[in-house]
Amino acid sequence: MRDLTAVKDALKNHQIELPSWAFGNSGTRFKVFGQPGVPRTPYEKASDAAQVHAYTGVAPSMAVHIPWDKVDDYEALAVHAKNNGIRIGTVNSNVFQDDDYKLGSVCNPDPRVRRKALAHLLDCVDIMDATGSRDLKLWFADGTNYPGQDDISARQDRLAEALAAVYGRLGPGQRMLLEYKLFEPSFYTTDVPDWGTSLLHCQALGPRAMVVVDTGHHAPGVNIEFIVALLLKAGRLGGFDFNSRFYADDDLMVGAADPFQLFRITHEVVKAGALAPAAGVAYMLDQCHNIEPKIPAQIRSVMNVQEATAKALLVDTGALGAAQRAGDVLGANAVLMDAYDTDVRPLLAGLREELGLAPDPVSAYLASGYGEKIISERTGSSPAGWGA
Ligand code: RM4
Ligand code: MN
Repeated sequence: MRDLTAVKDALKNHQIELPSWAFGNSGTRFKVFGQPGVPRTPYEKASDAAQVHAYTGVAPSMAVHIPWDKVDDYEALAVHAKNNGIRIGTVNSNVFQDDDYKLGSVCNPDPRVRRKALAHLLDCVDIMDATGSRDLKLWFADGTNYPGQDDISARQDRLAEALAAVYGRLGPGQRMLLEYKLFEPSFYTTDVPDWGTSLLHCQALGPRAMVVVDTGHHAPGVNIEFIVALLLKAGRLGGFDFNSRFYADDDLMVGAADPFQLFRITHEVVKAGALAPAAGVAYMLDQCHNIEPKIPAQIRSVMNVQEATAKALLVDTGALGAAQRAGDVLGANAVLMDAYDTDVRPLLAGLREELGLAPDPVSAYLASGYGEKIISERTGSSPAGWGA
């Protein structure tokens, strides 16, 4: 068992970033079920994100998605976030919702569309300058639906050219995180379908280009912790987009579908000494709450990540190493399972009390009246959503 004070210190320093889009309306291609009290502006999203931090103490930043979170004055948005006790985190680019991007963005066969997509990515770096954000997260919907539709290899060259232009524009201390996704919306080829493709591009670019692992972006049964271990070894794990999936990119609450997988992933991070913010692995949520209330769902998600991390910190690494070296298969597995089977909820409740927080963040939030307040206040203009 690890030293409990060290475990608590690690948990106090741990930081989880919230996605602005989790607070807006979202849905499937069948229906968006609007909820009352949903933010109408990025400012209101930041206010809601600040609530999650206020009750958990470990979620001090909110990622933005451009143009969903387009504002006239990004410095003012950063100041608003700061006044609410959080900061603006990763800037996510969006080159997938414009008619021009039907055949792709930076990989599009038409150079005019490629220039337009690149201009957007460069605008996102300007926004990072204004908000003081460290990371630009790139996810491309680019790909093809039919064999022969476009040249697979030429599309990779177009991608590399755009990535190099963005990389060259990054300021000191800024990073570029390249996300991969197996399929959807493209079904035959996707231009960045897997961690290998992302890593090859990052390695060609330089040390500030890193891979981001969205836990929902793999084929069923893929061993995600193996990918995480290899990326950590290569020094290229820029961060996570955490969420849960049962079938495809479901974007459900992290830890809901497979808490054991989340534990196995965090175990690799802890083992590599990469948990502290200084290690540069961004712990981000990328979720949508279509049918459940959004702020409590984000609180629950943060707690799920914390629980998995606490269990990973409790792994008796000395005993585990000894069992592994002795070839004690059952013993090694038992050490890991002991940590996973520990009920860490009392530890985390105690930790929150040390931080001056309520031991149960969800019930404290529900009792606060904030939910009722935003329902009565936020009337009269359109709620934020995917198209906004
Ligand atoms: C993508 C990917 C990106 C996210 C968008 C909304 O599938 O996960 O990270 O920004 O969805
Ligand atoms: Mn993602």
